[in-house]
Amino acid sequence: MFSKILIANRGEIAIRIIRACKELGIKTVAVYSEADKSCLHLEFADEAICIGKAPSSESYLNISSIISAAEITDSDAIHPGYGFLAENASFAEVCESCGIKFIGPTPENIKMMGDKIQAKETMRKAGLPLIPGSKGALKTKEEVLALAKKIGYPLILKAKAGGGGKGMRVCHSDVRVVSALMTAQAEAQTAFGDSDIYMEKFIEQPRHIEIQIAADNYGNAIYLGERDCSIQRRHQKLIEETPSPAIDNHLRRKLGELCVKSVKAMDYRNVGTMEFLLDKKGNFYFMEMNTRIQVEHPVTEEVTGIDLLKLQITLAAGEKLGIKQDDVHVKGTAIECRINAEDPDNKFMPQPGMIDFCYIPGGKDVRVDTHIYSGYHIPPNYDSLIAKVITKGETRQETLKKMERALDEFLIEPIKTTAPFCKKIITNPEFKRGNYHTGFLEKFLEKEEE
Ligand code: MV4
Repeated sequence: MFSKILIANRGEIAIRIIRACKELGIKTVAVYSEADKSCLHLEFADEAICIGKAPSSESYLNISSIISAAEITDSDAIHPGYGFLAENASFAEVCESCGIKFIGPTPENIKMMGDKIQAKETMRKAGLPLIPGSKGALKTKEEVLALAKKIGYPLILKAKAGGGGKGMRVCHSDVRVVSALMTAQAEAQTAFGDSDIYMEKFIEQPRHIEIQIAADNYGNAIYLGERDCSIQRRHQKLIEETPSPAIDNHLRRKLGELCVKSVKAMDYRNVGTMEFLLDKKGNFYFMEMNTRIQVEHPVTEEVTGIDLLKLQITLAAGEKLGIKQDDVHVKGTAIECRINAEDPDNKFMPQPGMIDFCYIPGGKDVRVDTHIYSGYHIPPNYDSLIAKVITKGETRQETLKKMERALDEFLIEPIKTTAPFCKKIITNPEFKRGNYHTGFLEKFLEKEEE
C-alpha cells in the first residue's frame, strides 16, 4: 500500500480523497494555488504545497509543478480527483515515468476512451449497442450528405476529442449539416487541437444513464449499479439518482453484465463510468466512457455501502477486487443535488465572493460533501460547485422527502446558490413520478418564465 498520496485537486473532492486516505492510514499532501490559501484541504492534509498562481493553467493544470511537489514530498502516488488532469493520458504517463503511481486507469485506457470514435469501435467489438452513425471521422461534404440520407434527420455532430457535450451540433436538414460540419470542425480544432467530427442519429428526449464499474489488475471486474443523470443544464448535471426510475432489474442486469464484459475485453483498470442513452422505446446505446471518479459517485456509495475512493486507491496499489458481483447489493435509493454558487434567476451567473454565514444540513440519511465554511471566500477562478447534498431512503419518495428538508436546512448568506432551484425540481410532480428526460430542465425553465 502507498505511504503518502498527493492530491492534485481542490474543493470538496480534495477533502473526499483525504478522508479516504486517513481511513486507510495513508499520509496526504495537498497542493494549492495562490487563490486557495484559506481552503480546508490544506488544513486536513498532513502537508501542503503551493503550486502556483490562481489560474488553473498555472497551478492545478501545471504538470511540472505537481510532479515537483510530489517529488519534494516523497509521495508514492497522485490522486487527480475529477476535472483538471484526471483524464489527461500524458499526465498519467509522466507520473509512471517518474515512478509515481497515477491513481486511475492506465495511460492506454485513458487515451483509448478519450478518442470517442475509438471508444465506440472498441465497445462495438465487445458487444455493446451503439447509436447509428458514421464509422469514423467525417471527411468530405459528399460523404456527410450520403450518410445523412442513410441515417435520417435529426442528426448530431460530435467532436472525436470532445465529450460531455462540448462542440456538439444538432442538425435538421442538408443545408444545415454541411455548414454545421465546418463550424464544428473549426470549434473542435480550437478547443481540443483536433478537428475530427463524427455523426450520430439524434435521439430525442433520451435519458442519460451511466453504469459504475470497477476493475483490478488481474482481469476481475464488477458493476455497481447505475445513476440517472438526465437532469442537466448546458451539459452540467444538477441532480443525479440511483436506481434510475426508468429501468427494471432485467435491463439493469443486462447493462451491467455487458459493461463488465466490455471492460474486461479492453483490459480496463480501476474505476470508470460507462454512459448510455436510453430512448423512449427502452433501447439503450453506449455513448462514451469516463475514466475518472465522478462528481456523482456518492449516490452509488450510499446504496452499495462501498467506498469508491478507498476502492480506487487499493486497486491502484495493485490489490485484488475484494468484492465479487454477488457481494454487491443495492439497498434503497439515493439522490444528489449539486449546490453551485450560481444565480438561477440570472442565467445561472457565477456568484464568487465571501460567505458571511452558512449552515450545512445533517441528520439521519443526509450526507453533505463540501469544502465551504462561514468566512470562506469563493474564488472566481474555478468551478462553481460548493457542495453536494446526498440523501438516502428505503423508497424514492422517502429519499426525496429527506432531500426537501435537507435543502431547506442549507443556509448560506449572502451568496446565491442553486439550492432553492433544486428544491423546485425535486418537488415537481413529473419529477416526483420519475417521469423526466434530458430535455426536462429546458422545458421546466421555459414554464418558469411564464
Ligand atoms: C446525444 C443526444 C442525443 N442523441 N447523442 C449530451 C452530453 C454528451 N455526453 C452527449 N449528449 C447528448 N448526446 C445523440 N446521438 C443527446 C445528448 C444530450 C443533449 C443534447 C443536446 C442538448 C441537451 C442535451 C442534454 C443531455 C444529453
